[in-house]
Amino acid sequence: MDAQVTDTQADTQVAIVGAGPAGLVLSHLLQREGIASLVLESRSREYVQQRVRAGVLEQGTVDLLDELGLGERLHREGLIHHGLLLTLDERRHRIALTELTGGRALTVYGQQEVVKDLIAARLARGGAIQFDVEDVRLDGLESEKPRVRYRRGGVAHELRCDFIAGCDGFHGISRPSIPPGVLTVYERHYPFAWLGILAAVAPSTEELIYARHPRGFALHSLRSPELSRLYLQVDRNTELDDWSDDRIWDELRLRLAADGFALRDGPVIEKSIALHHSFVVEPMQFGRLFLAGDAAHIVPPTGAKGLNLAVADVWVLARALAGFFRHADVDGLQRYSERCLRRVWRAQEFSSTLTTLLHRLPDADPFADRVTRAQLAWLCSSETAARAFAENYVGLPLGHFV
Ligand code: RFL
Ligand code: PHB
Repeated sequence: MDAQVTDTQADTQVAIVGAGPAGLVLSHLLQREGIASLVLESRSREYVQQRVRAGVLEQGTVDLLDELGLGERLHREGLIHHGLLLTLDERRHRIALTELTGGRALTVYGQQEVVKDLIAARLARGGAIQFDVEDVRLDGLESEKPRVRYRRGGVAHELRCDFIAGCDGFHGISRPSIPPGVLTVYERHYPFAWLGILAAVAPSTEELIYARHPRGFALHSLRSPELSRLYLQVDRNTELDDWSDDRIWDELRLRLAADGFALRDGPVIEKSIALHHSFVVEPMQFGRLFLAGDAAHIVPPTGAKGLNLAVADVWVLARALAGFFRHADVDGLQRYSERCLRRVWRAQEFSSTLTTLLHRLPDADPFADRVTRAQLAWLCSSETAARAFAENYVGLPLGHFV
């Protein structure tokens, strides 16, 4: 037993650890079902609203946000994409995403904008989020009343609940709270990272450009008519200090080169490095703790799937919890991992294959290099291959895997 003194005790039905996309979307889904929840977040509201990350929302994610009445600003400010451009040997090949998927599209809208909208609506609808919590600890996971203990502003709190949703990302405490030996970890590390920049300059393209280049991968994405988001493959040991803004723009210009293309540059307002990592734990649950989003799995960002998977997990979880609270039905809860993992492994396959196709592997043998070039060339020339790619990239509807 821990000798911690508890100053306050409270009850809720679902304690949600983490106010990223997974935790926040879950809080809205539960509210719609009339299930009480409390979101606990270790960072400040300002911090989570400024954290620059994902940008590509699948149709299924956008449809769900619409259903929850959260799509108003997204539709006003988000950029709808009907295609993207793959680049091989400085030639662009358009993948007609919408045509190839029977009308589905992508929306480019920054993750931090999604998070801002989710927080504002949550608070406006009377929901609770506690920011700046410290020392979160989970207890009694195998009991009917698990507990979350934490400190906030020097006060120790205990939250008793029926279930805990571990939505606290890859570095959170939920996954490590599961006893050793329960989870099987599947993972792969890649020998490179992405240097990402947000630049105050009008995008030089209307559609995302993915480029395979002998110097390494580059990606031109967008955020708004005035903001561009770009990425460069870099060595996983590189430091941000090695990359002056001029060096970044020079490298982007080389790798994104194509006939008639001119890259506009401008002030870099944010830059960061993200390592590439594929990671899955099975199962995604233990007792009354359910992991969702990056807490349970990580995909390399090439396929733009992480946020979308997080949303898909909590959609499955909310249905399972609704079944339990409404009809005492435990089937959905028992099958939570199995249902989520089908989509997760589909996304893992897509993301790792695309990563291998587009990146330069420092130690790739020339044969392997030729094989991946041939694969990419096929994707650029065969409608069948392009259709399969488009279906994966745009994402299958939320109900597809359950
Ligand atoms: P998050 O967003 O990491 O949120 C977890 C939250 O939990 C908090 N937390 C804690 N709270 C309480 N107690 C603790 N002990 C806690 N420990 C942590 C954290 O502060 C945080 O607020 O996880 P979530 O909700 O699962 O969402 C996952 C997504 O954020 C992630 O998968 C995406 O950003 C991945 N990703 C992309 N996904 C897409 O779908 N499309 C994209 O275009 C895309 N591009 C990207 C990406 C990720 C990138 N990086 C930086 C890794 C591009 C990049 C460069
Ligand atoms: C982004 O806009 O941040 C983005 C786009 C495509 C990706 C990853 C990230 O594959």
